Amino acid sequence: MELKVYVDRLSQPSRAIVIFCKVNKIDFEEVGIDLLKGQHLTPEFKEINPMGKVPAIVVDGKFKLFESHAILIFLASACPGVADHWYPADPYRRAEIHSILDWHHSNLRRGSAEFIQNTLVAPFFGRPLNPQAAVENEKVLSSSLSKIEALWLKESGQFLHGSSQPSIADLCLVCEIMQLELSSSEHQLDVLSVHAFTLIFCLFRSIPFLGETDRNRILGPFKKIQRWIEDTKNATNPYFDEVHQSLFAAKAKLQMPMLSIALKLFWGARDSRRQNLRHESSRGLSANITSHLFWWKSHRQKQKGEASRPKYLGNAPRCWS
Ligand SMILES: N[C@@H](CCC(=O)N[C@@H](CS)C(=O)NCC(=O)O)C(=O)O
Repeated sequence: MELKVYVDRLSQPSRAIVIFCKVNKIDFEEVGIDLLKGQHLTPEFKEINPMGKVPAIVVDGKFKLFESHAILIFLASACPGVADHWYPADPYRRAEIHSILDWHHSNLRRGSAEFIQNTLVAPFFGRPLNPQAAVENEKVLSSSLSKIEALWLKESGQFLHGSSQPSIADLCLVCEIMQLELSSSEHQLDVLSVHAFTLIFCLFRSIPFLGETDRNRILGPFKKIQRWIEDTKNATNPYFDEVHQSLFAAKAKLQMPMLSIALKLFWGARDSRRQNLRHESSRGLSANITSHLFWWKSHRQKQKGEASRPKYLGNAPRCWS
């Protein structure tokens, strides 16, 4: 079987596919689709996935498939040598995995991916940050995490449903939660440095947000989830860490937004000329600027008492409060 896997390692479902293939020694060719460069929007990629999203696969040059859950089920079923625990032959255990996977997309992913979008990455995709929506996203995320703990993480077992080895559901859900790594206090600090005047504002206020990250604040109460992430990492390493390197590299880049905006300006313009995607790249850049303007506007509104601040932020100054 000739397998091509179209992914961007910054994408959580993409990482799940790559880790799965590597752990199970599946022979595959990884084709990078750079979301930040808009490569998922090209006509060539839309031939593979008309939805314009990663991940997607092509088997033997003709069978095309998108949606990470469907891809993992296909690979676990079609590739020889995949251990049973990933996608058990037993119909009852299989059904339990399907149930969690279906739940994932309309709950955990809805909360987590949209929280990251609305607090951090939306401008890179040509959309403004949305702090109001982020407050709602966080509620969905926290409620999903508490459901995972209450329903599926047993004291007796390391993985979902008390299994001693991971399934494709463990991998999908943990990769989703790993995206929270992008939310860091260092990032918030550096965004503040972009808004230099906010730094001055900080000098007149206590700065209790130092050392607290969105990730730590959100995951802090969920001890079983934290242990499960570690167990899933350990069960799939060294591949888990290797594939997540891109996420950590992106996090470092996000900590230097001025640099990343400058790079985006330079490389985005160059790439858009090359790929005739001028419209996409200029849209991303203008949204970056727009989101900073939005921040300034909401900051002014807050000063005038027109905007309410989410309770959990306390008095901490934040770039999007
Ligand atoms: N339900 C899909 C989600 C795919 C998805 O949303 N991929 C994102 C990256 S994580 C993407 O390609 N986004 C590009 C866009 O929406 O423009 C799956 O599990 O494969």
